[in-house]
Amino acid sequence: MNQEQMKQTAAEKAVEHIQNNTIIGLGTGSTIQYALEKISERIQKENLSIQGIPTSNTTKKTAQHLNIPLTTLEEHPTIDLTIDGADEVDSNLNLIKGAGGALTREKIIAYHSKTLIIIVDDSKVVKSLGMNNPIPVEILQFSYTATQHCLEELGCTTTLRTIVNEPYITDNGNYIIDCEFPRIPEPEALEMQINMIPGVVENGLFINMADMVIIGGKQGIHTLEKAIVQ
Ligand code: A5P
Repeated sequence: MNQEQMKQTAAEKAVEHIQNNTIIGLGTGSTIQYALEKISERIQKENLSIQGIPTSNTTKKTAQHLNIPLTTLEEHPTIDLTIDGADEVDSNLNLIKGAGGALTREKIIAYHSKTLIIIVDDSKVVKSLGMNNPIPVEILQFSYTATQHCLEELGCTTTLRTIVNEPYITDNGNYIIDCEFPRIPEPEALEMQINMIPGVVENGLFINMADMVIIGGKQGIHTLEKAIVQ
């Protein structure tokens, strides 16, 4: 299997978890694209009745194109199941997300979901978070340099995300600072420290949020599930 097939296999497995008459959070990214196609197929073939809540304008457009019925968090504040991708996954099911810029809406949707399933190919699995990716931090444009300095004081090097030499603007009208940490020994504490800085909207550390990670590998699918603490 090549990388695209691994993503597709993981995505299609996750879509099997969708039940009739449910509200589904729709993540963002190239892996989710395969899930959206499979959801659309199940709606047509099985008459599956679901409503999706997209995590980005891009996903919203794709879902509309695929005739997936959509709703909003205002109408449905509790989501039954969200399927989303990730940039890094560790063995505790903690994640880095946001390479696609949708981290804030993704985290809001994940927070309000009864179940969060993450779909990745095996290149996303890491021993410790931050090995291959910076932590994206969405910040207000107002005072962004001051906010950037505060982020650097946490021990990272920062880059303002750009696109065609202009600052990248999120769906929420904000900037993104990518923060590269030499190591992240305590991701849970760091997630909170980053969000304490005024001007920070949200960061791409998703700690204790995922219930299941479906990993597509060369040999097939491998699933990590959250341990249930009694
Ligand atoms: C979007 O902001 C991200 O969190 C994506 O979910 C993540 O980058 C995974 O994207 P791919 O499936 O394209 O790797």
